[in-house]
Amino acid sequence: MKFLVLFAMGVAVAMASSTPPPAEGNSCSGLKDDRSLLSSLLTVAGYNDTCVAAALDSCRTGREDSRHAPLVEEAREVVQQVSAAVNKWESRPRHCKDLLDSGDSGSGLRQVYPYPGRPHHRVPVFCDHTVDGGGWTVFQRRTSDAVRQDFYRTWVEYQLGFGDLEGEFWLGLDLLHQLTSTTLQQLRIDLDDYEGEHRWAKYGFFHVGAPETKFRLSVGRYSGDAGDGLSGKNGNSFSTHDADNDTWDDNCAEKYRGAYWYGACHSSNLNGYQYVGNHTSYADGINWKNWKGHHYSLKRTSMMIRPAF
Ligand SMILES: [Ca+2]
Repeated sequence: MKFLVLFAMGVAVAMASSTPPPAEGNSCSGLKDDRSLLSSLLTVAGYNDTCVAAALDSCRTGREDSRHAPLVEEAREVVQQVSAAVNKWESRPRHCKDLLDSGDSGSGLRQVYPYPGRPHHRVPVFCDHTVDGGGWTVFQRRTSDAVRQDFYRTWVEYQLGFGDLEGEFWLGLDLLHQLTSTTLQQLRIDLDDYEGEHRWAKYGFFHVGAPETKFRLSVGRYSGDAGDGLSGKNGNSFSTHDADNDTWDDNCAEKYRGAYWYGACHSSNLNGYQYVGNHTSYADGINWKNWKGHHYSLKRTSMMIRPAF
């Protein structure tokens, strides 16, 4: 496609350089309809708007000049192809909400294109359209299924993501930053215990910063019935056992066997060790303090995002 754009520009530049000398009092009707096309191409090619307008005005010849017609037609076709391709890329789903808006339903694996400027970069995600209106892109899930993932992982693994999108997984901080950076995002967290109870927490604002900030968390506007286990982490960078970015003298991720936006240290630890319910150790399970305390590891968790508007 880059070739086509360059070709179109080349055609435009060639036409401009071969423009016949001006003749007073007449108009070059053969090119008249193509002025906007030429103008656009030359402007894209880096020419100044005013200079382009002056150059096109200077091409008044007073005679029908059909020499350029094939070139103009060819350039027009290339531009139309470029335009169609761009429209096709722009209509591709960026996230699960785009899929919902285009008629998707249910839940499961989907393909999205979350990177502006990288239209071919396709990413598999898990979409949930069954909860709270749908359109959710899931970025973390713990389950009690037979196949469990190890969540006590390194910085690089949390940055790139790991696990099974249909089972337990962490989508990755790089992608999470991308997905939360284009528009204002909501965050929804769903929690299940081993006694069959369910709670949820929702945040009206959720953003994960760039790698340079160590994926700093911005979160707020809590609602739900699980209690607010995340607003206290607002402004914290992400930490793993091999990358201590917390505000504690010791290493929260190592001490509490997880990876999270620790401060000193946590009121929730959803990437902690998968004990089954009650555990005697302190705060190193899949904990949500405001609901079950620091000695109860949850059965299921999911964290997912959706554009707020
Ligand atoms: Ca520390």
